[in-house]
Amino acid sequence: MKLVSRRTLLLASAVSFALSPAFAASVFSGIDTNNDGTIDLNEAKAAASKVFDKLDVDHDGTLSRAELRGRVPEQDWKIADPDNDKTLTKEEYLNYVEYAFKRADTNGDGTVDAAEARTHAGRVLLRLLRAR
Ligand SMILES: [Ca+2]
Ligand SMILES: [Ca+2]
Ligand SMILES: [Ca+2]
Repeated sequence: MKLVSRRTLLLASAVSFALSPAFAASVFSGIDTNNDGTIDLNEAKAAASKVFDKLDVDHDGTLSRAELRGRVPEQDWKIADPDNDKTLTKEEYLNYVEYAFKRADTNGDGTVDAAEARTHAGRVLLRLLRAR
């Protein structure tokens, strides 16, 4: 086998791994609760709700910038925090998760798959859904 075709094969297998169920399972671990290899809006909001409760260490029902630890990109704060009080209620957090979800679902099919999760918007979304 020629070197070129071997490299092509290696590349092809790396790409197919990135789109494989195993990869999706590792990326969406604990989020994709029905194990179909994608996250839908309900799964995203359920995961985000748990993250919110975990991050709200003083249990006052809001998350400060400090508690959010960079999960909300600076340029998204005016979207995430419409009342501009520099903290997010759970409702604001979940509304922002919905916004981030729709931004990440680039083909508009109502789910975020492994390929969409690898985009910049996908990574922003996943950060909102993970406690760590
Ligand atoms: Ca799912
Ligand atoms: Ca607010
Ligand atoms: Ca999609």
